[in-house]
Amino acid sequence: MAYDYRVLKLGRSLITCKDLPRCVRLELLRKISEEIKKFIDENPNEKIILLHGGGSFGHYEASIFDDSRTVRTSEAMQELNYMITKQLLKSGVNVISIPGKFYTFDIVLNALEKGLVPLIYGDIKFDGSIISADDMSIDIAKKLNARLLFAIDKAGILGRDGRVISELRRIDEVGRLLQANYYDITGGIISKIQKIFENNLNAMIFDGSKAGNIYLALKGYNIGTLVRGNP
Ligand code: IP8
Repeated sequence: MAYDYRVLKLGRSLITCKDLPRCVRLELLRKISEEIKKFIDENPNEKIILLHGGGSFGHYEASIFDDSRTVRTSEAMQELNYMITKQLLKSGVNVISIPGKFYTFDIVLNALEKGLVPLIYGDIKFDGSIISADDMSIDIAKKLNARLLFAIDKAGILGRDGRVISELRRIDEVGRLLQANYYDITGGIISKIQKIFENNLNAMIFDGSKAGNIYLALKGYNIGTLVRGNP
C-alpha cells in the first residue's frame, strides 16, 4: 500500500508553560492527542510522524551551564517525552519514543513499517550539543516527501502590517512586530522559516492550541501561514 505522510512537530511554547520550568499544558495535550487519534482512525492510508521540542524542560535545563548540564537536559527531555507519550497512548495513538540523540532516519522507517507512530524529540547529545526537533522534522519530511506541519501557539507568521501571512514566499515579508512581541521565540521561528526555505520545502505553521486545528492541519487545510520554500 502506498502511504501519504504527515510530519507534525509540536512546538515548545505549545506543549509547555512558557515561563514555568518543567510544566506541561496537560489539558491541551489531551485535546491534541484526541485530534491526532481521530485523524488516524479516519485516514488509514496516511502515516503520521510526531515530534516535539524542548519547551520549558530542555531549553530551561540547557540554558544553565554547569557540569551536569548534559545529564540534566537529557533527563528533562525524557520527563517531557514520557508525559506526552502517556497522553498519546491514553488517547489510543500507538506512539513509540525516539530520543533525538539516537535519531536516524532508518529508525523512523523501521517504526513506521511496524505500524507504530514515531514520537521523536529534540535532545542533547553526549557532547553537549543540542539536536533540534525542527531539523529532524525537516530531514524526515524531505526524505518521505511528507506534508510538514509546525504547531505553535500563535495564529501564524505576522507580516509587516501585523496580520497573519497566509502564504509566505520570502523571509523579508516577515514583520518586525513578530520580533517585538514574541521575543523569546523569535529566534526559533525565524530559524525555522530559514531552514524551510533552505531545504526548498513547503510547511504549514499554525495555531495548535485552537480546538480542531491539529485535525484540520493533518487533513491538509491551510489554517495558518504556508511557508512556500518550494515554488
Ligand atoms: O525545541 C531542543 O529542541 P527544539 C531540545 O525542537 C533541547 O529546538 C534539549 C533544548
